[in-house]
Amino acid sequence: MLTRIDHIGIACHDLEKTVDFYTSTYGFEVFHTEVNEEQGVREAMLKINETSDGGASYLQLLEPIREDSTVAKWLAKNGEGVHHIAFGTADVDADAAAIKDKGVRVLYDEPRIGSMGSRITFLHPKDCHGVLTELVTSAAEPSADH
Ligand code: CMX
Ligand code: CO
Repeated sequence: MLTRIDHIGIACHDLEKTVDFYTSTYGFEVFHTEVNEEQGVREAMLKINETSDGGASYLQLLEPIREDSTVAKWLAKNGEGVHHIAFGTADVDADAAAIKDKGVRVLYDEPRIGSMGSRITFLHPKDCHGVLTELVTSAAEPSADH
């Protein structure tokens, strides 16, 4: 069951400048940063609020680290902006399988590793009314790295 908005993924050209905008304009704080080589991004997670399912909602700011990454390709075509939304679930495997049964393309056969050790998969935007949609199961207890 999908129980929260886990994050909104925002693609940017310059992670430091974009983090600076979100921290200085809104007062949000960087909760975590990491490089995800497989996804071809470096990212900052800004925690917005905790959620009733025991998780939290974040902004995920994404800068590509390779020209051939999906985010670099998207930025070249669209410029900066909202790249995807992510719903949180306690069981990404079960939810992905159930959604696949409804005829939506699930991009990975098995969930991969996302932010803070989470397990993630994606639904094809063309099957989701134009929205690239991620499903996330958090690692047991994500903790701030500062
Ligand atoms: N949102 C909405 N539509 C999108 C999209 C997005 N983020 N990315 C691509 N599309 C659309 C394109 O506009 C295009 O539509 P048209 O044919 O009408 O022009 C179509 O989908 C195909 O796009 P493409 O540019 O040819 O891109 P690809 O098919 O090569 O890749 C996708 C699209 C979704 C398969 C790829 O982006 C993907 O695998 N995404 C999942 C992984 C990912 O995004 N990782 C980065 C984030 C990591 C994280 O969140 O942790
Ligand atoms: Co994401």
